[in-house]
Amino acid sequence: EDIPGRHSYAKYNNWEKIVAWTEKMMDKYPEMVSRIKIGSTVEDNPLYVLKIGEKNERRKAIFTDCGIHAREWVSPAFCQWFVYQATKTYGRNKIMTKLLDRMNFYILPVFNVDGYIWSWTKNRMWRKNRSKNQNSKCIGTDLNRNFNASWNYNYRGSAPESEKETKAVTNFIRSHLNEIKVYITFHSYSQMLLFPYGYTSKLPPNHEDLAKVAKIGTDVLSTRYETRYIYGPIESTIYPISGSSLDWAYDLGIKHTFAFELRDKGKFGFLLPESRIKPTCRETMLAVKFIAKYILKH
Ligand code: ING
Ligand code: ZN
Repeated sequence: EDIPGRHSYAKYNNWEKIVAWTEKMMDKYPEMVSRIKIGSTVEDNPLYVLKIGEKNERRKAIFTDCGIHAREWVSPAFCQWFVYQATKTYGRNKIMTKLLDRMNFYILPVFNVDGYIWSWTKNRMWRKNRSKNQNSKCIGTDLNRNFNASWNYNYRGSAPESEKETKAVTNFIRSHLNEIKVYITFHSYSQMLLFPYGYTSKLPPNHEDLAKVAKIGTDVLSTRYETRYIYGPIESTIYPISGSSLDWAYDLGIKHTFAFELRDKGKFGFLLPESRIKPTCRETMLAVKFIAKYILKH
């Protein structure tokens, strides 16, 4: 599996390899995996969502995005891992089989494609997308400040959903709103499991339920390698922010929305060594499967 120059789940893969990988997954699992082009980026790269599950059926679904911030490389690695594990263990693992028999997953492996490419080729620490700002030499909008959720923050863009990437994702989610019951977005780093709100200290109506899912989710995550996560509302757990995808999805009506801040807690930060990719993915998978199972039951 780990051949130099090839796609590998134990390595960080560049955009080109990720695109080739999406094709490989469709070829290998034509019954289970399909690819939807939901839009394109400022630099005209395609935005691909992989749909995992029953192709022609509308049923409960979970929407997941990775790589909204360019430098958080372990996040796209997790989305790839998720697709790999879902396809590989369907029919073998009891829980995965049950999940995929009853729900679909929409996986956006790289949200901020242009930024991701920039982080690979020009500036490893790049975070934003690559759009031009009027009357400014600064490049880029922070896509996680560009959503219509009390929109008003640094690097937010010229208007809510001003960015092509944001627009593609919001259009897709809005048009699948009757299916999508859970929204999960993956960042790094800090080891946190966050839920709404970021733009206010008010707690959402189902706070108790979100906190319960997050508590059990982080407990389950820690069973594998004893990795410690904290959980709570964005505003009090990490910092107040507005315009995030998480708050937007929640206010749109998706009552279970979560953001993972994956490993680590700062030792390597965004430069998490490749040796940590698989452990990070394995433990995170436990939490995601728990959340999915919980949603099926409730
Ligand atoms: N952290 C996130 C950020 O956008 C976050 C934290 C996640 C806020 C989800 C709101 C919603 O600032 C990183 N590391 O990007
Ligand atoms: Zn981030």
